[in-house]
Amino acid sequence: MNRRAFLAAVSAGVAVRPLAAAPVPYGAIPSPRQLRWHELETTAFLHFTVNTFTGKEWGYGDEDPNLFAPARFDAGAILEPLAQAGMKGVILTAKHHDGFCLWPTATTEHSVRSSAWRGGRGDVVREVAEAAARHGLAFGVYLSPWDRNSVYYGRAEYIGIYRRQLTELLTSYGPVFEVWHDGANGGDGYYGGAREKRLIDKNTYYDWPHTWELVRKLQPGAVIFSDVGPDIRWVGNERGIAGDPCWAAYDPVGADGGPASPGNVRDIESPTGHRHGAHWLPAECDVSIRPGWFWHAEQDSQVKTPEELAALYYQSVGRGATLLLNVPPNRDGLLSSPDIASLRGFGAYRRATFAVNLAADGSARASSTLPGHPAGNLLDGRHETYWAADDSARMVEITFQLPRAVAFSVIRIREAIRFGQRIDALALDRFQDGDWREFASATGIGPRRLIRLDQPVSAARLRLRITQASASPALTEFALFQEPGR
Ligand code: FUL
Repeated sequence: MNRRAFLAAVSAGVAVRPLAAAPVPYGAIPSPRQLRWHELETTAFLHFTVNTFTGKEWGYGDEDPNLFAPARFDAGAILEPLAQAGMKGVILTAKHHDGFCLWPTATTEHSVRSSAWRGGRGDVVREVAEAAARHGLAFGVYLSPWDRNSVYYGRAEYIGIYRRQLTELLTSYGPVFEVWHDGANGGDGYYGGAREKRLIDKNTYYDWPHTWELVRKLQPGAVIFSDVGPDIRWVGNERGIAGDPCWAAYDPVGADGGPASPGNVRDIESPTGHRHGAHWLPAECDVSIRPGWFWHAEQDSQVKTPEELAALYYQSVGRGATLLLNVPPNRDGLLSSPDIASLRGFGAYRRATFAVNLAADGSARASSTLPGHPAGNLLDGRHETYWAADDSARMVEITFQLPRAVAFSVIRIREAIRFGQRIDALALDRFQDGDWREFASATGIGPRRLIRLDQPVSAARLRLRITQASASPALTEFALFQEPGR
């Protein structure tokens, strides 16, 4: 339709699509805050509190605040190796289950204010938030709903305390990109000296909808993470591994099939999500670089190697999820040297592998194209531009012609997810000895699909076949990479 016909149709009240047509959105679509979060790819987790000094994973809640004594604590020194490894955000355990607050909260005495560390004037949250800003990392907070120190835990008053703590964290430390609520709720604890077991109703006790409303009001740009979202879902394991496929949509149900809430979810479905789910609720893969979440001296020899971190990257980020890698500070208040060495190796691997898209100077042709969104957009290195097929197209082919044969071991493909997750499956062929030969395939793309080949492949002509789609395909990127030393 030309411009004149378009305007005539509009003035006649006929429903037409705008001139620079975009694909019609399909199914669940991401919010702007979720779109920003998808771009981060890898973020860091810092588990740090009294447990670092007691050797426990879960403090009971009766720990003396003076135990917290990281004599050389230096937030900048902690974040520098994380930034070098490509982490784009950092989430700090502002309060873990033991209830000790790493900032001078007004809600309880059980905080850094009661510790001799820095004369009671220390504020770990502030130092990490400020160092994050200096290193270009987004800053996030983990505030454990379960509080084994609080005398009020299990009673109605505690919910007000929890919300005041969140309010302090979300109003005093600048922009927060993610608010993290875990699902470990209730059990034995100190509870102000009661030393008893307190169980809560996971579905009703916390009144989550009102807490999330508060987060929205105080930090509208922050995504909220829990077993059930509302923005980001737990991937269902603590090994850092997404399902394959890992659909971005997900409709959580409780363990018993009823309503879901943090700590009560049928987590067998979390790794994969739901292909045609109603909610855009992408997965985050949390995993520790060590066996434990907190630093323990005896685990210095069990730090994941750069190769193991790279494998996790492909099993999480490569399947469209985000990797949240925990690197716990030690008793000095610094990262330990084995962790720093692994981060360095992982960062070097990422830089060497992903620096150059070997397909960038090629050309691309698609068997179907929506006017204004040519296949060449896949190679322009920009996320805003995209190729889209015509509305009615499903099984589309895109052929790439490179100036010369290149060897590659990783393929990266991204969907234009602002229009939803549209593609179900794909295959990749290379032209060899006068014929097309398939060398890889995958189910699901979403924000990102990384295919790591067992062996590098060499080709000058390639073909991407969309073998199944639920709506007309739309992609933002096709890229080829060669890993160092392969
Ligand atoms: C869980 C906690 O119980 C663990 O200690 C750890 O913090 C993990 C990330 O979340 O719910």
